[in-house]
Amino acid sequence: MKTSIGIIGSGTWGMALARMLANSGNDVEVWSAISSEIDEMLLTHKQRNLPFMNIPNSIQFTKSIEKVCEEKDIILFAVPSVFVRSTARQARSYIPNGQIIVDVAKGIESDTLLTLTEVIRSELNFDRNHNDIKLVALSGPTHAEEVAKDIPTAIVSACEDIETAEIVQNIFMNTCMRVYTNTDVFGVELCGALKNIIALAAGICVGLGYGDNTKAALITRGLAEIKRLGAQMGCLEDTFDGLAGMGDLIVTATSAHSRNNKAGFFIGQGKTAEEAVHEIGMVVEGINALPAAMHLSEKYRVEMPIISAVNDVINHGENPRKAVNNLMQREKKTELSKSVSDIDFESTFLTYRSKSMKRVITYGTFDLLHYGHINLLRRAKALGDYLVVALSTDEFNWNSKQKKTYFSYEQRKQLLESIRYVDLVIPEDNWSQKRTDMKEYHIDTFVMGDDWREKFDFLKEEGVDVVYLPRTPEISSSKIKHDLYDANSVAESKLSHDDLDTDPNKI
Ligand code: C2G
Repeated sequence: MKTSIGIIGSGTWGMALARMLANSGNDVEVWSAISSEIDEMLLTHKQRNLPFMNIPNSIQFTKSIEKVCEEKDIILFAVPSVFVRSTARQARSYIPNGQIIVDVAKGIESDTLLTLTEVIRSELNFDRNHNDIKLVALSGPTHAEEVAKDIPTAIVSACEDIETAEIVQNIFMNTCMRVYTNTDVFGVELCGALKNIIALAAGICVGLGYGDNTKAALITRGLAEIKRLGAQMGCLEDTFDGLAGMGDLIVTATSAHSRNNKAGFFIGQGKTAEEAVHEIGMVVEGINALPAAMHLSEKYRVEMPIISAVNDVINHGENPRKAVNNLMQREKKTELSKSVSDIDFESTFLTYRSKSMKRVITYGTFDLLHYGHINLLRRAKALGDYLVVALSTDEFNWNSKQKKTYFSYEQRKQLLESIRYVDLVIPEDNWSQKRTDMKEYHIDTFVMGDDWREKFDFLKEEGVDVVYLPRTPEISSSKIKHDLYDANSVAESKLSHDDLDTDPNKI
């Protein structure tokens, strides 16, 4: 079935995909913001950075962004990350509601922390006429230079709506390109953005004259950092072990094609970031991704030592060799992210976890953790595959609930994280965060004990199921405190009475 595809951006990746899609029999039209690029390709049938690749005659070119968006089955955004917002704004009035848009640029916007599909959505929806745009992130270990030579490649088509991900899978799949689907768009885009920074680190090490051991250590521990952040942000673990995570990290950190790797090499050799970018003459997305990565690391309180070290070298003039030494001298760590007892549970859970996971959230103080809480958490988890617990912070408890907890937030968090039903604990620091949490953590079901019945029905407007589960009647944190207090008072009065009976001096 012939598909009409509009490609916005005529860089190496845009043109390598244009060629592949045209050769698969699709109608392909390409637009560039730089009209001289269009003129050059019309004349030479070459993309300047892919001199060995012939541009198929069937590919149409246009200098009108309106025309490239007109009556297309798919619109492909293939512009550098820093131009995605302005390009989406420029294209907005020509893109119909309900359009499938595929983004292949990788990065996170430094000031908003939005991924690029979120940037496109926010720009298109600005006029409130684009609330049904279907956004797909297409990402993986895919050097344009190799795709341009039909070298066998694999990639991920990620969309919250699995049917849309499959439509894109069918269009981009061919004998040289194998496409997998994923619903964890945010996780795929987070990988795509942050792996470029690890590739910079790998290039710096090569520039310093270090070897494959160092590179392998960086790739392994770099993925662990990205995975830690992703888990805290509610992403799927499969995503990080998959093509968009591990796959793309390997290809970007080890390949001579990688601009991030090359830029890192020049920096390891003593050039500044500016000099390195100038030397390469093309966008180095890893450098653009640093501010957002540091912001996310701080916002989600996730330690990311390699990314921080790259940031010190590139943005704070740290000596690369010293930065590597500091990383090597850090305090000793274990590789295990969970206690051994959880490993069995994790592997069992991951084996049976369905791909389109249902994500559940619940909120509470969970002080003096008791079986009533466990009953709630167990039943909440049974409603899905992934349970997020929003735990009331000490300040929120005191200022908004007038509750003084026995255990601190960190202690209550540690207890919850040791429960096998709980996958992620996030802070609840205000009453009104629930709506945004539903979006940010891609929640399908909101759960609370039925003492809250009807109080959170408004969350149905966010497209989530709202479920109130019967409380476990006879137990509560306050009851525990009262009973202990009463028991203590009885013991004290008994003790003083016993004293009177047995101590002759007291008679
Ligand atoms: N719960 C239960 N049975 C009990 C005690 C508690 O099912 N015997 C449930 C509560 O209904 C709640 C969860 O366990 O869903 C946590 O209870 P609390 O720690 O008391 O939470 P609460 O103070 O109700 O805070 O924004 C919502 C608030 O944070 C809820």
